[in-house]
Amino acid sequence: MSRVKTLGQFIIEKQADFPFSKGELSRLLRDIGIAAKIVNREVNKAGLADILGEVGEINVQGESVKKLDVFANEQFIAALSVGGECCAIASEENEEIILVDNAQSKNAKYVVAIDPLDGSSNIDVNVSVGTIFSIYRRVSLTGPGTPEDFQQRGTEQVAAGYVIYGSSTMLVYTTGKGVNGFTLDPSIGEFCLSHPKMMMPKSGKTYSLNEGNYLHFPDGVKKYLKYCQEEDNATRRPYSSRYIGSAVADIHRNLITGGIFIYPATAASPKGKLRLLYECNPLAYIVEQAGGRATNGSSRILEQEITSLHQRTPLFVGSEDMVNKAMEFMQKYSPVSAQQG
Ligand code: P6P
Repeated sequence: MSRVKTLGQFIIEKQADFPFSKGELSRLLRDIGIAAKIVNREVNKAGLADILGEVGEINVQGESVKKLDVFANEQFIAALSVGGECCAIASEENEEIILVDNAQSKNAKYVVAIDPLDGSSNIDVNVSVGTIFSIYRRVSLTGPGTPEDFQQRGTEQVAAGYVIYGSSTMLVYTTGKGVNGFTLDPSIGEFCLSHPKMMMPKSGKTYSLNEGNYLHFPDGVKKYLKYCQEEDNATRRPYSSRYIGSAVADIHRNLITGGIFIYPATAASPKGKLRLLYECNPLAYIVEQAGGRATNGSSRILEQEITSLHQRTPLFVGSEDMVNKAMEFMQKYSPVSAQQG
């Protein structure tokens, strides 16, 4: 009996967690896994772009070469559209929602919000990038999905996950009953369970933020940053600074080793840079399911109101004790009244 458990086998095995499910969510997760494998193939050979042809050119296979984030977006939209389980998609790459109104999808139960290739600017320097996805049950009754289906708080997600295209390619997801990680085995083309029941360490020694924005950080962030750099053996400080510039990679590392990732309000992004719907909510759901914490500097990410598809939010996410400490500094030096300006 093979010890390997594939994503497909795991999804079917866990279907029992949803006694009333008729397998729609299982099929939706399967569709996402398929698109991730196709995107992975292109990401892994991205460095060969000059051999395979630059964006906009026709490559040796006679195909037009696309920017990878455009390619990834098309792959996930195609997989979700033909799978029949999703009636609308909100994508970082598309201003408006994409209605999936073909015969088998327009009455589907679920909608998906997705960042098809986060951190894609890192591709050219061979740094890990990621896909982030969030699944909601539709609130509209029938027919193609509606914008209201995407105005649900993060607490309403039925599933969320990310794919990290790194030294290996992993798919990490939750359906609200813990977090499990699957590593792609290229030799069999399957995601295999490699990190069952992932739990984020309660504390850690890594802080992750772009210190280039220091001058315009809220005072609470400046004070917390100095706290991280002080020498104190009892609390294992100074911590180490690690910043990859790809949120999925930074947060995945912290999920395994412990740590905190912060993208606060900055001069360039006064409401934070990361998007609530298809970046912060799914990442926050996963981190909370793994025992961590995620806030906007004062309140829980998952309880933020969604007022527009692409709205941004400050993000403090990671090990519970570290986020709690950062919140103490924010409460003391950048209280909500000051943050609201
Ligand atoms: P900065 C990538 O572009 C991204 O959206 C996140 O993945 C990443 O954490 C952040 O932006 C990096 O932004 O301003 O530090 O380069």
